[in-house]
Amino acid sequence: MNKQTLAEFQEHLKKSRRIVALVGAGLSVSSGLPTFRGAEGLWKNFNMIDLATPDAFYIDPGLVWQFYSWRRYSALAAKPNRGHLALAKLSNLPQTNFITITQNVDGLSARSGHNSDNLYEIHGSLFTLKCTSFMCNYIEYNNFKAPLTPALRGTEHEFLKSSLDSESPEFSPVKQMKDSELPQCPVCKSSGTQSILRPGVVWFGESLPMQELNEIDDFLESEEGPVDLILVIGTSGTVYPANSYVDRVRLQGGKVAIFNTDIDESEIEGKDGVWGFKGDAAELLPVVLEPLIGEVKQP
Ligand code: BJW
Repeated sequence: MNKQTLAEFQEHLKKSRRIVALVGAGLSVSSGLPTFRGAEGLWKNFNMIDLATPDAFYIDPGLVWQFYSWRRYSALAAKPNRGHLALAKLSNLPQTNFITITQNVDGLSARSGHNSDNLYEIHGSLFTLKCTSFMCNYIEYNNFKAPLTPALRGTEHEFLKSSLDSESPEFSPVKQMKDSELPQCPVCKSSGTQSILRPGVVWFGESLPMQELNEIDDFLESEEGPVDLILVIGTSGTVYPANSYVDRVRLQGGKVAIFNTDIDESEIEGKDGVWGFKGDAAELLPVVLEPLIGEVKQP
C-alpha cells in the first residue's frame, strides 16, 4: 500500500463527518463468493439474460430457482470477512454519520453486525421471497431455509460440485421442474389459487426499492451538509443506479476512495480527490479505517 496515499486518505477520513460506502461483489470474494464480471465471475459461464431477468423467470422459473437455490446455499455457507466487520464497526460509531449502500444480495453485511438503520441492500436479498402474482403483495424477509422445497434438494450441491472444477462457476441446470415443485405463496394457496414465490432480488430492468432509494437521497441531500467521502468497495461500477452515487458525492465536493483488486495506476496516486487502494477489500478496509474503528479481529 502506498504510504503517502494512506496518510492523505486517513487525514481526510479523520475529518470526515458524513461518509458513504458503496459496496459490490468484490467485498465478499474472500468469504468465498464469486463476483459477476471478470474471468472468475458468474457471468463468465452463466448467461445473465437467462438467469437474472424477469423474462428468464417467466420462461423457466425452475431453472432460475435452481440458480438462486445454489446462491442461497453458498451465501449461507459463507462467513462475513474482516472487510464486512470493518464497515460494521464504522456503522456503529456514534460520532460518524455513515451509510452503506450494498449491491450485494448475500446478506453478509447484515450478518457482520452492521447497524441495520444505515444499511441499504439496494439489489434486495437472496433471503427475501416475494409472490409473483400481481394480485398479491406477500413478501417474506430473512427466510434462511435450505432447500426451500423438496424438489430443490440437492441442486445446490450439483452447482457447488461443478464450481469446484473451474475458476468460474459453471452452469449446468440439474433438472426440469414443474411450478408445483417450486416455493409456493402461502397467502395465494390459502385463497385457493396457486402462485409461486420468486427471489427478492432486483433483476435487470426492474425498479430498485423506492423507500431505500428515497432514504439514500435524503442522506445525500441532507441539511447536515455534503458527504465528505465515498468508499467504493469491490464494484465494477457498471450497474445503474448504484454507479451514479459516486458522481453525486463528487459533485458535492466529496472525495472518493476505491478499494479494488483491479485498479488503474493513475487512481492509486490520489489525484483529483480520488485515492486508490489496490488489493483485497477484506484486507484493506481494516487497515485504512483503523484510525476511526480501531482493531478488527479475525472473524
Ligand atoms: C475485488 C476483489 C477483492 C474482485 N477485493 N475488489 C441498457 C439496456 C438495459 C438496461 C440498461 C441499459 N443501460 C442501463 C441500464 C440499466 C441497468 C444497467 O445498469 N445495466 C448495465 C449493466 C448497462 N440497470 C438496471 O436495470 C437496474 N434497474 C434500473 O435501472 O431500473 C430503473 C430505475 C432505477 C431507479 C429507480 C427506479 C427505476 C437494476 C439493476 C439490477 C442489477 N442486478 C444484479 C443481479 C442481482 C441479483 C443476483 O445477484 O443474481 O446485481 S446484476 C449484478 O451486477 C448484481 C450486482 O449487484 C451488480 C453489480 O455488480 P458488482 O457488485 O459491481 O460486481 P462485478 O462483478 O461487476 O464487479 C466486481 C468488482 O470487484 C470488480 O471490479 C473486481 O475487480 C473487484 N474485485 N475481487 C476488492 N477481493
